[in-house]
Amino acid sequence: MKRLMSVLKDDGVEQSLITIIRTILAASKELSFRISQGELSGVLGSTLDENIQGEQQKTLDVIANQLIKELLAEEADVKSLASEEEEHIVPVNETGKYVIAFDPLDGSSNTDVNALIGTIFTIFPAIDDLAADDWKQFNREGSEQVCAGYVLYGPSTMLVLSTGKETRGYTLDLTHGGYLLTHPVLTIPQMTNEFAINMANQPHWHLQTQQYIQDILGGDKTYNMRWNAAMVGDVHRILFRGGIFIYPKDRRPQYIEGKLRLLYEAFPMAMLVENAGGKAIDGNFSILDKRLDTLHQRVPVILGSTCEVELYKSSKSND
Ligand code: AFP
Repeated sequence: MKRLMSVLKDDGVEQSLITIIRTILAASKELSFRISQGELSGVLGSTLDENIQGEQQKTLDVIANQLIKELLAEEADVKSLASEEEEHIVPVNETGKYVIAFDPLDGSSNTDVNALIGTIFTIFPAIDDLAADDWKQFNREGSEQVCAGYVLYGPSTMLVLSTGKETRGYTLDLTHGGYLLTHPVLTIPQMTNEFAINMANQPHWHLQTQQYIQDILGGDKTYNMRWNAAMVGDVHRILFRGGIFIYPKDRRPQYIEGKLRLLYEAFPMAMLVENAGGKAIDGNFSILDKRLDTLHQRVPVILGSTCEVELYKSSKSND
């Protein structure tokens, strides 16, 4: 089995980008070890603080953020960082070649129940004529990403990564401590009978989502519902088995643009899904064509098997 580094070299990824990916993964290995120790690691539970999104922070959110930030801050080729857990961007190096955004711990409500969690990240080329502390470093379209990935801390630790070509899957080999290529090309199956949505939000949905769910449940095909409460877990299943993941906007004031964050959740997942032959939209438009307007901007996310995403898109949306 090939090691990650040789796959990246064969894919023609430039050395400075490889170094940054390596640094993120060094943090992921440390996190993977601590998470696997569960209660014994002393990193579970909540802090008494809230993050910038107004969500209660878990101890592991804070540790993961600190670890990734500190390791990346030592890299000469990193210009700026953005994180779900940081209100503002973090300037690193004026001469850095890349800017990186991450969700250090996606699905943090799962930490205390020993369920799926992950780290999501995205990398853009830095803009030379903007300072490292200028948030416009991230005022970008999804299609400008040069690398997107996530690490899933599950029964095994897996990395799913795309540097512009195929979306590939790697498994952390605990015997030598490196990621090995176990899934050279991930291709999302087009035929699906699985959907992932938080059905408890149904009373608040707009017509498009109501219509789509009503149509598939009332149709000839039998569907199954799956929900991990961690986007990484749901996207991972879809990359392997097909299906559709929906986190729509709804009528509640705090969900007016959905729940998920465009920069460090929707952009990277959209790149991984589209490079695996699937589709990712905000209901009408491609997520990769969207431009980030504010750092922690939210966006509705509908992604997965192309036919199913197209079906959602064509559902009535006149409200
Ligand atoms: P947390 O990281 O705050 O737990 O949020 C996870 C998440 O943003 C995403 O990973 C899930 O798909 C979604 O929230 C789950 O949201 P519900 O609370 O609606 O289940």
